[in-house]
Amino acid sequence: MDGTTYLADYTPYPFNIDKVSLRFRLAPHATRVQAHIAMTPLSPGAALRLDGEQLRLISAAIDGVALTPSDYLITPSGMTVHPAALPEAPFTLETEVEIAPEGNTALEGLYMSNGMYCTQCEAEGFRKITYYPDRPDVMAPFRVRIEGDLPVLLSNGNPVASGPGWAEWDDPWPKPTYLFALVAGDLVAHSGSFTTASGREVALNIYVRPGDEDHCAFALGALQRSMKWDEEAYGREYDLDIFNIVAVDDFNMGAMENKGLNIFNSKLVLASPETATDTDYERIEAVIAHEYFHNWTGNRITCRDWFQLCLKEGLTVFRDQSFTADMRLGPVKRIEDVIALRARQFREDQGPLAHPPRPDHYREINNFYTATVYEKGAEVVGMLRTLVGDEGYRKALDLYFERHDGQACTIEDWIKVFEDSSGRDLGQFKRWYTDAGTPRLRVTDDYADDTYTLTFEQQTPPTPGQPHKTPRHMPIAVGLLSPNGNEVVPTTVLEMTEARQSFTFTGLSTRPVPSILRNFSAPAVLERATSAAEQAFLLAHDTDPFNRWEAARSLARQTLMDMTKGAPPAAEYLDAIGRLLADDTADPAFRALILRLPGEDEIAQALHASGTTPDPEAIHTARGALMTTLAQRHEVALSATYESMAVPGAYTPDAAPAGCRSLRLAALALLSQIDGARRAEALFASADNMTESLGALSNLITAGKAEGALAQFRSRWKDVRLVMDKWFLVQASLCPPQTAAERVTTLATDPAFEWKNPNRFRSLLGGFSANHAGFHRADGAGYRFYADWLIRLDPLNPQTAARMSTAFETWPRYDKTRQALVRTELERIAATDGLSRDLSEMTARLLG
Ligand code: 0A1
Ligand code: ZN
Repeated sequence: MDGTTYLADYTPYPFNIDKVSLRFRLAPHATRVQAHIAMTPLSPGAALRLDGEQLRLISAAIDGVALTPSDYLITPSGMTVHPAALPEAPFTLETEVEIAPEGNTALEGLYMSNGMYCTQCEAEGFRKITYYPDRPDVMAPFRVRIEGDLPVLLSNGNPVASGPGWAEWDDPWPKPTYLFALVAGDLVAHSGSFTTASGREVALNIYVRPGDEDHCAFALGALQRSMKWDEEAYGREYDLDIFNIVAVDDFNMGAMENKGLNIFNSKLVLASPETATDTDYERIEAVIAHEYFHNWTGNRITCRDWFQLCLKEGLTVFRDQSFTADMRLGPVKRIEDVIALRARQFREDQGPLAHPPRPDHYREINNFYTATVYEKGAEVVGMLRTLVGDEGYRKALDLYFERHDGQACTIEDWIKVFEDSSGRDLGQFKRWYTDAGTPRLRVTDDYADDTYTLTFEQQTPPTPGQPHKTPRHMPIAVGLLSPNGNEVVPTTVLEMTEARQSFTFTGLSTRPVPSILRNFSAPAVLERATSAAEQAFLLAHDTDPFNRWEAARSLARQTLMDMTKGAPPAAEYLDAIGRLLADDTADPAFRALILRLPGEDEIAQALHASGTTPDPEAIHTARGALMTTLAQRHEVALSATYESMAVPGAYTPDAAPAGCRSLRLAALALLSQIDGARRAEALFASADNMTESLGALSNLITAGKAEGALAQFRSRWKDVRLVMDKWFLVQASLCPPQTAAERVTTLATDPAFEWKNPNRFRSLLGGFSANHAGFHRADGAGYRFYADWLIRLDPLNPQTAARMSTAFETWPRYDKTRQALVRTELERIAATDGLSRDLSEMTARLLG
């Protein structure tokens, strides 16, 4: 495809950058950027190619001598200085450009958010700031001078000098441009400090807009916990005198790990009990940790090129998941991560956007910040740890840091570190990085003469560009239980490398019940014909918490799938839920996870995988019916649970009370099906925290009794942006599907729908696409509404428009009529004049 970048085409940059000095003179419509770049030619005769977009060149000189127009060529994508104009020895290139941050609605490069200047340079935003080799393998130390009439002027590294209207920063650690950051604004800091293991004192600041400073304490604590954890778990200390975090309201993603100056979407920093839910708190802690952990996995060791993105992202997600598991309840965190993996990554892998964790070509790299690169990338790291063991993993990571500190690396470097430290051959394992698709693992078993045999067959369905797959090296953790519920074989990791492979267990006097893929040891879909009775047995007796939950989940999923075809709810499932409700020994957060039914999209995914075309209305109806049945059947126990899980005293976001609230709200969701939403009304009136307030409101919406509550909520929170996002989100995602398209159409005309703000846009549109039966309404009104808004957003913010287009990735699952309706919308988007590269790549891939 035209404009495609290929992994196979990689070549090193022919110049070394020794030092960069930048001077910014800030002005909303005409910011001047002067760059002094000291460089050394590495390959005589090479032209000097610099990236640059939307820049107005004012001047260019080499070693103080102005270049003439015949010395260089400027195109819309950059500047090339002819070899004849270049010295053979080290030289300094000086340029000055003018840029306009105020008009930058794409939120890439230098832009403005509520009067504050900020930057987003990953992946290729620096080229909108000045002419430079904007690629991750070119690393250099930066010095930055900022001039501007604003009280706070920040950049990477350590502060070196400042005065009224100016500040200078120096970052001694060589870095690629994607980690560059600058912030200038009327900001206030919530400050603290951290003393590293070797006694270095680090100043910590969280910068926010005046008025928000009392919503930062939790984020600061999360940062301190992250810094300590990385020292203990990975032996990694922080390496500058200061660590700054800035919260901005307009941000395309969650947050960004710029060296020493992380920039965050304000929703991942600001929290108070009244405005943030338990889930928000958990997410804030995880993302603060994620960005902090990048300081070593991403910044000190970075990526050679953007194909290696999962080198930093998969590993850093794996690290933040381990951190949260240690801070909270490990098994509960693992289950939450697998729920998210299946909902986003398995879904991606099943459709037209499937790609390997390390793709080999792209048109727009921003389209590859995906669940596959991040979450599946983390699963692959987890499998490596399972294969080499905890000690082997630590040894491998120590070698990784020792061998590659200061370098820009590849997946090959990463695998080599594991091979060299463990002595194992991981050649076949590498396919997890290069192949797309979720393997299906079919299991059969056999028992004779005290010997139990498990036979596995693996097969990965074709994905775009990869019709044939070869077997993967898969760690399969299994345990065996005797029929009386005792574990007779504890967790054992089987290593599967063939397409079909058997493993035997001897000395078993009765046929055991297998517990397979414990802790979800490989991201595969397990296919095994089991009875509901056996699932119920595992739910009661398995020693592996993940597989206990998994047993309940498959029971629920199968029951719902059967119900869409007219079957009644499975008695085994209803009984198992009753036993679980009575089991006070199980952790509340764990019980809450079991009580929550699979979402409608998960049921659609499962139906599709089993060869049935999903019917969104039937799924919605079945799910509601199962909730009602559960509530009727277990009303007394649910009601007792609802009462007993009320948390006394002042709100804290800690895992234990959050688990109680989660179970309480899971019980409420069922009870609201049969109590006329009476309890939800009472809770909405009395709640003193956002978790319960929003939980109650959600149930009122589902019950169709929310109009008063919505108005009240709105008038209380109209000035708090992050809470108003929730107001849009719950309505769009939970309102009755039959009229959801009309509801969101009306909401889009609400004066509070500031659609240019990515959070607000995602709340309404993302909420609506999560309203499964509403989005997939048979007349196509949902698809039309959604496509209209993508077309409208694209010229302003292509990155967010392209990301949101993934709502369409499941279209091949549905019936021919819906497929045709989606196709019409995708073709309409694709035919739009001036469509961005981001969205046109996405529509082309979606259309297949
Ligand atoms: N590296 C960040 C995520 C990020 C990626 C791209 C962005 O803009 C295109 C912004 C942020 C992380 O992993 O948190
Ligand atoms: Zn990251």
